[in-house]
Amino acid sequence: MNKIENISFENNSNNKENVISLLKNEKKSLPTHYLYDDLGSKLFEEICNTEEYYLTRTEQQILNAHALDILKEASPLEIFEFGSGSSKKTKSLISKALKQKKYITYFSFDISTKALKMSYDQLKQISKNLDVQLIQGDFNNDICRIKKSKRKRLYLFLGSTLGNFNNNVAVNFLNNVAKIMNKEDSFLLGVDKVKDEKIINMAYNDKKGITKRFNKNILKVINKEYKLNFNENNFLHNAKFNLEKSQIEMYLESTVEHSIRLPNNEDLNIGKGEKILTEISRKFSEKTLNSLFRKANLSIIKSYTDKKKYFSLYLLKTKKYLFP
Ligand code: AVJ
Repeated sequence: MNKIENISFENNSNNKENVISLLKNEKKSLPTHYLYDDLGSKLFEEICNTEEYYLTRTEQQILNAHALDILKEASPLEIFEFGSGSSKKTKSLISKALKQKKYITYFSFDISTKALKMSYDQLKQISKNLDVQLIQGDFNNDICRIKKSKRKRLYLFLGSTLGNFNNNVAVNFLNNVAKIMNKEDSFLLGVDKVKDEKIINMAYNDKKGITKRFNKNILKVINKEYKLNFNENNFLHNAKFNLEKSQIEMYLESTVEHSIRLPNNEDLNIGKGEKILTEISRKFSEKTLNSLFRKANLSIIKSYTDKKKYFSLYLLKTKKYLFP
């Protein structure tokens, strides 16, 4: 097993206060990354296999159909994936890259150690010419500590994970990638597009209730991390497309008035029908994307989509060398 490099800061103590203050706000929320502990990451993999969740399937089709073209454009010696999860999606891209170049280094960057291990297991048999490097960290806090490449690199940020970030955070993230990119590096970004809201709503309300379990799991994580006593039976899964903001908003909605005990022994009241926001998942228009890329100093080299235009892949380069 390859060593997992941990580039994240030691747990800073401000953090604890932050979560409590998010819960005390008039509009309650929890930091989305708590959805992705080991169990959460596993449940997310299960969501990807549900009938309703078109994103993963569609992205995989686009990636398979255009892998050779993407590799021709990017010609990477290194592939660096943000939020790689189990790396299932990237496996065939990596195999194809190994046909183009003899040695490839693949960097798997994720918040979950379990996901990193799954990624390693997924990839270790591919070839002895593939070097797999595992890096544990958080996209927004730790990205500035990623070392620039010495060899031509292709960055990947797939699965529309960008959709979890509000506009400022998204610009910031994309710009941080642009900053670590060299002139010859490329960046492949996968994003979910605006479409009929019924289809979007169904994707976040699967019949088997896996998304519900995924959402409720955040309470177990928070209970453990902050010694709280949330009872998941007091909440229901509520995920709905907000047309105005063009985003899915996933909430835990309290079905009864109740209270939870805070670490300072204060009781926090939660009203019946009160909602805690756990995740947003933005659905992008061309217009929004163009504005994001412009602000982040990235330019589109090529884009790929499926027949129904449900999902898109953008191949990007940094503009900073054109207009330094
Ligand atoms: C992993 C953030 C891309 O937003 O579609 C799936 C997470 N949440 N179902 C998404 C998710 C509920 C997913 N991302």
